[in-house]
Amino acid sequence: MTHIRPTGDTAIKPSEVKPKLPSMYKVLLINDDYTPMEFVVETIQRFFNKSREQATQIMLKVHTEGVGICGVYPQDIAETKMNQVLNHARESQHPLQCMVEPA
Ligand code: TYC
Repeated sequence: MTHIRPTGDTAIKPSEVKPKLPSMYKVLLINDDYTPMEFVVETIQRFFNKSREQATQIMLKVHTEGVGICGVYPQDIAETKMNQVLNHARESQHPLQCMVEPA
């Protein structure tokens, strides 16, 4: 709905003015019994820009707890990273699974 001000310009509701922050999504890795630890560490380093130490911590968390967060991004970036991980794993014939969920 719009309102006409005395000056003749068109009013804009606060909800139309306030810039929306993009909703954020977690990229999760899922544990399995077959993907080598070294492959998981290299994958996290490559696609999530982590140091070897950070990547190793994330991999060990996934290995011991079943799931872990590689990063939090706007939806399109999160989905791109998930697909990069899945394609890389598939090309290397590892069953590594990756998913995205709202943060
Ligand atoms: N559990 C695997 C192993 O023992 C390592 C692994 C870690 C696999 C994280 C997947 O997302 C994963 N080789």
